[in-house]
Amino acid sequence: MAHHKGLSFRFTHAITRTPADSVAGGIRAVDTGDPSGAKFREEHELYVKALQEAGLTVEVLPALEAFPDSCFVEDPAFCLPEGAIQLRPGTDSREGEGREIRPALDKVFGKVVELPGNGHVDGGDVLMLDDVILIGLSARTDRDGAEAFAQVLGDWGYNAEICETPEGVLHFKTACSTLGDGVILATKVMADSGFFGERPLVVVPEGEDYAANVIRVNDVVLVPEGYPKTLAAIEAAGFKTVVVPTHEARKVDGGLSCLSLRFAPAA
Ligand code: CIR
Repeated sequence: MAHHKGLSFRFTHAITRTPADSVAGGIRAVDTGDPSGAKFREEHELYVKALQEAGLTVEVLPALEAFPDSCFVEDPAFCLPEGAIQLRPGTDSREGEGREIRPALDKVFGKVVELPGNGHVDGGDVLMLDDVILIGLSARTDRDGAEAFAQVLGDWGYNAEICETPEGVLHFKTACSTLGDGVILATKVMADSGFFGERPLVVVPEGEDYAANVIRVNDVVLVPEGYPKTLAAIEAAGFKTVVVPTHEARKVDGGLSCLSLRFAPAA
């Protein structure tokens, strides 16, 4: 596809969803204690504020108690300037979240399509760069889903590539992010994977793998609180940072990217 300068980080809008109390029962690989809905909502407010300060108009959807992980709105949808794709998350308790996010997508986009077929894709497995969209196969994103999604992206004029998320990593983007301007932040394992070709990489320092999930939003990179070495590495690479607490999200394997859909609808 053509190089869309800024596609991956120039945004005007975001959609988020308030964490429900039921997030205490959210899915996690390793139990480090339940998140508190109340504390999570406090951190979520700071997150929304950081997006607003980065220049976004943020829609905050109401909490959905029936879906414990529904504040992680990145997983049930994918947004591009010309439209949105309603995805089908690949775990039973989350599959219905696509239906729940749909009205918010229809409000913003003239074109919204549902992922064709019966496969599954979690938005957390999709890394949008300016010249290619990488789709990571994972325990959540299966080949049928990834191929159907790549087909839709192809029909819309985007170049998509399917990759294997390394073993033990929940989502592709759990272990890497775009810092914008062609630069990738990645864990050592992800950096060694070869997915990123000749692109410049900032490798997450040892012991801070969680901090591989950051978001570049316009002129700043939002970085989770508590990862000083990664923060310093991102700043040393020339990016301006804003630190945001994600302690409650982390207890259920959530990070900064998972908490919003970010986009710039075509006029
Ligand atoms: C889950 O396991 O689905 C949630 N507890 C966390 C989802 C994180 N989302 C993401 O990485 N995009």
